[in-house]
Amino acid sequence: STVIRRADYTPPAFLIDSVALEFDLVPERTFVKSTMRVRRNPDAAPAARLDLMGEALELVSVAIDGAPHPAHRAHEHGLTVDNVPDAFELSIESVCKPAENTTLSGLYVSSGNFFTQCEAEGFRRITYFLDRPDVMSTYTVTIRADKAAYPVLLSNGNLVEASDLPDGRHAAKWDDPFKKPSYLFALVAGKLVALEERIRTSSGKEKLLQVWVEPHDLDKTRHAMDSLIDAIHWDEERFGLELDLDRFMIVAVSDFNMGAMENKGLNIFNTKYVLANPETATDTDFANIEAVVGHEYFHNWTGNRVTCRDWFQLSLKEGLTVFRDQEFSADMQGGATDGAARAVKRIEDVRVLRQMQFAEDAGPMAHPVRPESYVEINNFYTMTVYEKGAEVVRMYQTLFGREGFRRGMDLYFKRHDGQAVTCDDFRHALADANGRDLTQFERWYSQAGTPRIAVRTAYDSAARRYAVTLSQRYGDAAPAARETQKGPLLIPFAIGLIGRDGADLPLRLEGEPAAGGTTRVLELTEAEQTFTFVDVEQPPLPSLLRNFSAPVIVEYDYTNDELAFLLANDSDAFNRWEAGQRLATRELLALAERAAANEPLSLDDSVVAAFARVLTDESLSPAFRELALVLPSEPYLAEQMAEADPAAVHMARQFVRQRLATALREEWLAVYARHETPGPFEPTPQAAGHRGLKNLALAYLAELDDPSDAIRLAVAQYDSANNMTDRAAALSALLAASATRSAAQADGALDDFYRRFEREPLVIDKWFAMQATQRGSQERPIIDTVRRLMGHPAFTLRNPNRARSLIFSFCSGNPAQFHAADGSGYAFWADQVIALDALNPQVAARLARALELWRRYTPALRERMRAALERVAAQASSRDVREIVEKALA
Ligand code: HT7
Ligand code: ZN
Repeated sequence: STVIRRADYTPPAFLIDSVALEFDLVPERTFVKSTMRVRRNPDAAPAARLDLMGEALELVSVAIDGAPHPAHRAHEHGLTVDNVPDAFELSIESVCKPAENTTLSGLYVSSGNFFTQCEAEGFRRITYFLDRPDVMSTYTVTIRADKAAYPVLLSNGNLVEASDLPDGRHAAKWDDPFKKPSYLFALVAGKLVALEERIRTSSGKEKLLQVWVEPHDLDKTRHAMDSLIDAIHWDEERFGLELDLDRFMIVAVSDFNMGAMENKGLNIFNTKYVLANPETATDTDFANIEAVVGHEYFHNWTGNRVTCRDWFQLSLKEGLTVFRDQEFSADMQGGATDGAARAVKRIEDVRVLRQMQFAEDAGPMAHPVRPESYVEINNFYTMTVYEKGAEVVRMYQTLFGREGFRRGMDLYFKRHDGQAVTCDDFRHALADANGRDLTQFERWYSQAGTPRIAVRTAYDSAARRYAVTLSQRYGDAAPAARETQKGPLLIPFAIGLIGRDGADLPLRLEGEPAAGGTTRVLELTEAEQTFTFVDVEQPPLPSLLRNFSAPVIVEYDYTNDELAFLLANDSDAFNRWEAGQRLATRELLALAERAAANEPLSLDDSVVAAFARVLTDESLSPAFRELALVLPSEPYLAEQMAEADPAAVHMARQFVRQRLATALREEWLAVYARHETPGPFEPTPQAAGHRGLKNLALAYLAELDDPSDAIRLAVAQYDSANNMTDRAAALSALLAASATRSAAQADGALDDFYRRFEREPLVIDKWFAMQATQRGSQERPIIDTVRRLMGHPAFTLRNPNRARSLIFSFCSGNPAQFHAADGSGYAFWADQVIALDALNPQVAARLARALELWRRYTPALRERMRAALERVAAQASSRDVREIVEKALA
């Protein structure tokens, strides 16, 4: 397979200044005519011919300056045009086949409507083109289609003409005034309706906002619209960035490979990130919609106005835009200033990073934030590019403060508006705006793997000095990461010192004239460095890496008592949570080792007491308490073991859940009662916090040997729920309790749930997912349930959301069952990867990644995983899946 390397980048030999596209939409055969103004690129080496990319197209004709041009050749990857002048008009007619396009890349049909998805390389499946992000053009698009079947015709920019045609057809012409790369092109046609709003932006201009959906979904669009309006105002206030088009559209589609797509002025969304009302969507769904609507909107500046030179620079737009959406959500949670509320979002984000990105960094797909090579670019829309990339952007803000970061952003737009640029360009803007040399910081973009920072401390009571020594290294990185590691990083390391009474001590570093502040960002630049605090009255307890100031692992041997003290006292809410997680992780890993050795399990009372304090501390926000009381996940724990043993981890975690449920039964019941939210549903973060904590209490109560309280509460909650959060939590609790008892209630509730929501595909996805992730036992393996559900009339592999709800939920969300000792989970995985590969390689490759950490498991599991991987390697045909399994087996 062909490897594409960053080092091989060369500018395009030709530029395309403008494109006029004409579409005659027919599901089986859509005719496309493209007329382009092409010229040689003065900044590139001269080329003998023009090479355009094209895939799955039928070529009809090629003309230059209006005359047929026979000197051309269509081939598997595109079209070569010989004998071209320096500047010319190139017209190409071709045909694509949307109805048979199951890849969901290019132009395709979903529920009888037409949609496009062009990022990263889908435009070449629509017409022959220089389909690369550094070729930016203005587009006019004429769409012709049957008016009754496709009454709505949309594309990027502004509608400039609409007319009726003979034979029941009609046409619409769209004009996008902004230059854009082909990956931001979009077209939508079909039977859709819109929720509309008109708003004024900061300069006083009126804008039309639309959320387009199928008619029966119109009652689920309000939250997406409100999120869009909030995002528009937030970007004006925080970054001074205004919406630049007169019209901004969001369209929802149920068949979609990812979350959403930021096409200029015409964002296309997975229905999962648009549709919500209290009956169908959980609080998490509401929050995700706000985040994704924000994310795609923010791309309008970070991605669209300034785009990527090449796909190695993907994090330029994705890391930055994830950072922006994280900040937006944090501000929406708790306002710009409520530190504890903002910490809730920070904790959620760090949890994802540590569980998913750290794991990616430890395996065969490890790559730097700016990768050096790829086989299939779709495989590099990764946790590293997105989430670690966001952490890298966040570090600029941690180093320079919000104002310094804003100065850098302003300079970035001043320099690069309308350009396709690199991660280096972004770093230089941040450096120059703040008068800093950020040469060393470049390593965050070029080195893979998760740095470890070992911390040593020494208190000198006579001199009242406290020395903190930080040393950085990479751990036992995977070979893919090790190759990239060249030297120490610049690491912003936020620290506080806590006194005996639990209060922060004022901080003064050696050489500073006076003490100032209680959190200090140390800049670690060497392999090892000592920072000495002076005037330290008493031996302090260090609060390390506050607010998770860098994407690293901190090694420091706190005692259990110290962790309990931090959990109770740290002024940094993130580190309070972190202390609880460290305490739990340490206990759980010790228990997992015992479970693996078939030794009896026991949990120290002091650990129960530490959790009891959080559970009963009504001065803490419910959302924070919920997060603090959720134990580290099974995959995260397995990843910490020398050899991952999912069964042992599951036993240990279940043991602790049951211990906490039993020892604190009265407290859980009291919390359940106290945080019930009677009355009408409110979608606020506060109300969501109460629901979250109450439902966590219910989940713990379902763990009791005698779960009758949980069953009673869950049945009542299920029947009286006025929102999906409560109804789904009640059903989950019944499923959990059914592992011991209430199979009848659980089955009844499952049937009721299905019938109630039969017409709501996103809710049926939840129905599949809940069953795929439920706890099983030897007598009741969940793979049997999953196999049975594969035959359910509502199941289909063709819809990615549905495939994810059943197959991915089982393979990634139910580790104890998926990693069954008999290898049945792996055989199922292999069957599904192969079946999906024939339909949709992007989705198949995502599933393929479920086994990439196979070398980290116990020997028996490892061998079974290898066999499954080899079977997929032998049978998969797409470049997407081959890259994943070949890297895993290498
Ligand atoms: N920029 C988008 C990434 C994307 C994508 C979206 C849908 C389908 C296929 C896709 N390939 C890449 C989404 C985003 O990050 O905003
Ligand atoms: Zn994005």
